[in-house]
Amino acid sequence: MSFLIDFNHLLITDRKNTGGRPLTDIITEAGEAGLRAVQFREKDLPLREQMKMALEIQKITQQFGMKLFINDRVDLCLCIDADGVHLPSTGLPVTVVRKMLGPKKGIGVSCHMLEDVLRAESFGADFALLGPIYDTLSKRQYGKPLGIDYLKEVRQATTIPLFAVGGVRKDNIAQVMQTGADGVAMISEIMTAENVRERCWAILNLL
Ligand code: TZP
Repeated sequence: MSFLIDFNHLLITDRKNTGGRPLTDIITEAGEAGLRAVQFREKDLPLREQMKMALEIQKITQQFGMKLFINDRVDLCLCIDADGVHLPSTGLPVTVVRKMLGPKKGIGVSCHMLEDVLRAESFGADFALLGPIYDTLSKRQYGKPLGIDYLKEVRQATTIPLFAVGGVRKDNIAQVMQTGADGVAMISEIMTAENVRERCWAILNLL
């Protein structure tokens, strides 16, 4: 049986973008609002610290029945028994990770073009993130965003659960969902929100 994608919103963490609030507070508010999935992405921290922080976050995700994915670190995913891993485009190949994690863990892949999504699909990833779709500060060094028309093209050419990422906000969610994408992934729209609970409610209402 394949991994169940029971979420259409993925909250990606960035502890440096919370205005000084602990990540655990942000995720608690997101869980209270009904968000269903979190990707732990604090890749600049030493692994031991990532583990400590991921375990704290896991207490919250389990309390709210949210799925927890670990960015890149398959070892950390296994060691804390997270729900799955999210592989950056430079990460280990999906086929190798599947052997390590087995069929019950989820595998997401970051994709930047159609070919990446087709590869993720054919190698048995459970979902793909495509982006950046819109302009976003953290990805400006990589050049122009892909754009909404490209997202639509990729959606039409693939069947894997597809999430839009990069500059996605409550104001452009409707446009994203019209492409047939399965959902969205966000950092700053939620991490920086003054009232995280209300922001999440507003977003969930649009999905
Ligand atoms: N992958 C592609 S764009 C991006 C990632 C992790 C950053 C998304 O951040 P934001 O603040 O939601 O634009």
